[in-house]
Amino acid sequence: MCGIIGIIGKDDVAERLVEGLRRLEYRGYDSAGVATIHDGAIERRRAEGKLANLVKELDRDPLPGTTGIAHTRWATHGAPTTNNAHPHATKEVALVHNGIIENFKALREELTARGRVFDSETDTEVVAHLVSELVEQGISPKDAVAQVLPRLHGAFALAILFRSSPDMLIGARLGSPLVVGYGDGETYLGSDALALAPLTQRIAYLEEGDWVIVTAGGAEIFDRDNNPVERPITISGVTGELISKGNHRHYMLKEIYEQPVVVAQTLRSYLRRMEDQVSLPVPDFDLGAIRRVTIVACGTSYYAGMVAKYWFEQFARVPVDIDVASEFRYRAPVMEDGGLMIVISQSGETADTLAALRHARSEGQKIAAVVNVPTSTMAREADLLLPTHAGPEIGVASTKAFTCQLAVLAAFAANLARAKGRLDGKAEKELVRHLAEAPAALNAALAYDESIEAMAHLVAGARDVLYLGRGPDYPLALEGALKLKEISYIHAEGYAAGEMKHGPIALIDDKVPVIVLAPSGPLFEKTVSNMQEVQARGGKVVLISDYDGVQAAGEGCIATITMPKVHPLIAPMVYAVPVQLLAYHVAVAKGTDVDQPRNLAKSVTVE
Ligand code: HGA
Repeated sequence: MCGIIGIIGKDDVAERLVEGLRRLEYRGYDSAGVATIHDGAIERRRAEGKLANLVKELDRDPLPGTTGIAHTRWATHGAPTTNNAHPHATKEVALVHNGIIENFKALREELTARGRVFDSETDTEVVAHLVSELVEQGISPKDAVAQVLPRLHGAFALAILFRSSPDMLIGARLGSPLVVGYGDGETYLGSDALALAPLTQRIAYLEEGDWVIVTAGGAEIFDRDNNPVERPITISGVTGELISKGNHRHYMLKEIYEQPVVVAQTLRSYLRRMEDQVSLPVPDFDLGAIRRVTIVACGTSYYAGMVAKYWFEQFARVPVDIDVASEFRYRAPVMEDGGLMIVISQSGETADTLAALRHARSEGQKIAAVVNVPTSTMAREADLLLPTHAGPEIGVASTKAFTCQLAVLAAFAANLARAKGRLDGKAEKELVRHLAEAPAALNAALAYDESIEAMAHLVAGARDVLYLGRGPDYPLALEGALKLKEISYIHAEGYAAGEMKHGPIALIDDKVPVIVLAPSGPLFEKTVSNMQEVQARGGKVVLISDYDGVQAAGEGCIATITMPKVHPLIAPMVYAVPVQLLAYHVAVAKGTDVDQPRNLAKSVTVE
């Protein structure tokens, strides 16, 4: 979270900095700000809330200057106010920061004791003062930064501007991403290649602990021991075009509708349809040696991982552990030889998941990364890159990335099963055929959009909603509840249907809609029994099933949503559509900010 960009330009940079922030708004939208050097002084414009507010501020009071930095914030320390907005500045130094300075309290006390006065409540401001006080003593910006960086604990990507050196920026990275962009007589810093896409495609990725002096002519990079280092310049291939909503009212709806196409696109890299075989984009990875799988992810990606656990166990008969990344990293997980960690992250930058990846690597695990951004840190650090081809996902609530993750994980489970000798040619052929049916089934599920919209009012008025599912549809219940919470702000919980009677059933009354996910299949009757336990206590049920399921169990429900009849393997992909559409239409009915819900950010780059 938090997006940063810096430009050493030939002309005024404020407009281009704001353009870069537009591409970074997925990282946070609590506030935004820009600083440049103009007439020998640092000048700033900052505004609370969305980027549009900063644009208004700049229209009212333009900011000249050919060297500048900018930031879009997702607050960790200090409320999302203008005063806490970055850049943080003294007379000598201005800087933007992504990350958390964990020892900021001690540093702030130390600085305050020396008479420094703080303007904000952020952790970030200590860095501005630490650097500034050295510069004020006559120490060069380069030496000042080199002295300050080792004092910072936690995570940071920084871009720093110096009043005394208007043709230079200094960047640094530890734990949060930062790239250098090489232009034509201009040089850039950015949180990612996307931010710099319209400016340049020539990108160098800084490594952990690196810091960099950027001038118009290029960049001098140092490692954490201050040794000069070279980092390769790669061509990012990221398109500079801002993605439009097309004919859709929101990005989220557009992305829900893209699912048949992007799932098909993703599956193409993992299925050989002519041979009815599954395949991997990296064919020479030794899957046969894997004895145990550990899946680690956060949020929606974690639920994709939960579904995949059923597949890995069922097809490959490999034991699977799964954990949310923030928990996994700070317990003492047992990781044995022959273990594969699968990390799942849309952005490939999720800080908790990245920390888990690095921990697992240090414990000798192989790493596979299911990510949607092939240039991301996780993609670069994994042994096996398993890309989803969902295209840019702009809506903060993940939709198409989730179904593409499921497609990749199902195909990967089948690959592992084959490598383990657990999948004969006939079973593989069947699996491939079922997976190949997913895009058409997703399309058929979208046809129920209007009927879902028509019943959304049954949920929109509720204060609490429960979602129930069994087997691989249990994680779908969790995902349905998460989608509803995220964008409609209604409290929702997902439960394993059989677990209701062990406690949550006490919550049931006629004001709590219960959404039941029950595709026809081996678990249908058990789920329906649990649903009837709810109905027997006056619970109001919305049943999501196929035609047969609705015929068999729809009576007495306040609404039913009919899905196409699909093989249980692809049901989690297909049933994602109604839970996404339901959350979407409820949010629209409530008038919330669907694409940028309060308090959230798309890419979570702080732990
Ligand atoms: N800690 C800083 C930066 C926050 C951040 O990187 N969020 O993702 C702040 O609160 O401003």
